[in-house]
Amino acid sequence: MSEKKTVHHVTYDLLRTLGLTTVFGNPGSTEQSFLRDFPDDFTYVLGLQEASVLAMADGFAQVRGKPALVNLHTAAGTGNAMGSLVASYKANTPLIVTAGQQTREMSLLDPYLNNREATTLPQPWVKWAYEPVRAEDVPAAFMQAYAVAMQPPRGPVFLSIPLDDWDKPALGPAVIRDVSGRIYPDTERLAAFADRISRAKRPLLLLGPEVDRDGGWDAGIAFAEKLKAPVFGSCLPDRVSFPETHPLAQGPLPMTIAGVHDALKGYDLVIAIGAQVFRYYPFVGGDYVPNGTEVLQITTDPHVSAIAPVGDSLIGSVKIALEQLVDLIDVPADRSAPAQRQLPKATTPEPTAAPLTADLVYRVISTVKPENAALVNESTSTMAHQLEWCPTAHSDSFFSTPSGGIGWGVPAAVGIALGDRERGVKRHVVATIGDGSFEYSVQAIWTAAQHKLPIIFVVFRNGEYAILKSFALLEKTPNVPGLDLPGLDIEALGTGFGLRSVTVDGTESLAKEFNAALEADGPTVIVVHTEPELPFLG
Ligand SMILES: Cc1ncc(C[n+]2csc(CCOP(=O)(O)OP(=O)(O)O)c2C)c(N)n1
Ligand SMILES: [Mg+2]
Repeated sequence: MSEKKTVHHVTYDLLRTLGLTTVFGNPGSTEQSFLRDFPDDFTYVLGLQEASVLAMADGFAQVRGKPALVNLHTAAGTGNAMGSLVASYKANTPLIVTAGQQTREMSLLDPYLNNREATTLPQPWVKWAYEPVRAEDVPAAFMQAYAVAMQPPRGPVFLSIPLDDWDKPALGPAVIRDVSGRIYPDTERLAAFADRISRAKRPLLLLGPEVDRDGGWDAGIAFAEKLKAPVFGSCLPDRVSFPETHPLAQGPLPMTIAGVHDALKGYDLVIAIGAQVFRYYPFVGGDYVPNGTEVLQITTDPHVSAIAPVGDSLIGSVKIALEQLVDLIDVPADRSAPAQRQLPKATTPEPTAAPLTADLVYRVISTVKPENAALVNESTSTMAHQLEWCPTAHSDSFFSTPSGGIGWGVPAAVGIALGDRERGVKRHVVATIGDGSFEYSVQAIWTAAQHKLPIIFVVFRNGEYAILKSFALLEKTPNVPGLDLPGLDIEALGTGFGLRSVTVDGTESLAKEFNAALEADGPTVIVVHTEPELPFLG
């Protein structure tokens, strides 16, 4: 009689079948029983700190559109990953986050490395947190975790697995299941929405981050072109869902209640698809929408639907909704498209010495950045210039922190490049990062170097947390400490983690070094001294 297979064996078979053969992790003694005899067809991506591990997995999952597997070190490792986990939850990124746990035999004694509140720790930033009651349940718990992560709205889930579970005999082969990744919108309600859209005199379309995530980029363009309405994005977008170079594109909506109200004046209907109604940041109060403006919202996420202060909403796949709406709506033949927003043309600026304005940095980048490159932006005070010079023109090619937590962009860029490599997409990832933001998960650049990833980190060395100085003005809070960043040698950090690293002295060397980075066999850090800016926030 053959020996019974172990939980370890059966779980690895299951992971293989589910395509979860890349493990993002940082190991400890509580994880080694899972990682032992690591199969040749699996890849372990080592991150040097768990905030990086998790955000790398997030970027990887986002470009692949499938869950990624994370393995953290018990309580301390999970704790380190929490900021990144908030971002994954907000971005509806399907992640199966696992952590090792002390052996069951000693659980009651709360030994060293025990996580006595294992399923509480990641809450509420996971859809499900579980520690199997029996070792035999581990494979089925993974299967359930996969199902929960993939069902809309997608998101991270958490499994805590005692280290002694892996060697236990399994019940038998794992049961493989498949679940829905999309929910069809209610047909009658969608028809009623279409009717209201057809009756609108001056509609405005808001396409939020969910659209790109749901694969609805093309459907959004088709719908917008039929509607002939101006198309806005959500402010502070974590994904861009409509080509910012399109004649109908108007850029993002403002960040405040008062600002959005004013932007909506003159429109009788706002059609918000895959977007919060609305995404706000600084508080500048007022009415949400002008008198006479109605709001229709379509979202995959019941929470996003529930929190809208105005308007009617419909839950379901935004991609399917957009595809259906194109055929359901009537648009008056004489409706004229809105005036096109003028974006500047990429032209080489006059040679200028550093410190450069952020505007000049993006202007140079716009002349050298490959058309198909992905952009990850975490340069908080310079976003307006990025939008002007480096607008997003393709699906799956703009990424930013969905939670507002910095320290996401650097590791996410690494995960995006790994995901591109895995799915056979050849492109560069350009990461424009503030000198403050660069420090939070800086060790992710080591992983980029180890994997020779095609990433160009352009670090804006303005010597401060510039955006917080803008905030201090808006909120009238003078003399806030801790907003300056002297004494950081970012080039040396890059070199120290094993990357090509340069500091440029002006526009010409920026272009030259960027081109050299495009030819390099691995990532490059380009440090550019910039003048601090105080962007308008109100
Ligand atoms: C995890 C985390 N900690 C702190 C903050 C608060 N915060 C927001 S922006 C910012 C400064 C960013 O500075 P930098 O990256 O240099 O960009 P700049 O504003 O100078 O363009 C800080 C500290 C945050 N968003 N996330
Ligand atoms: Mg800065």
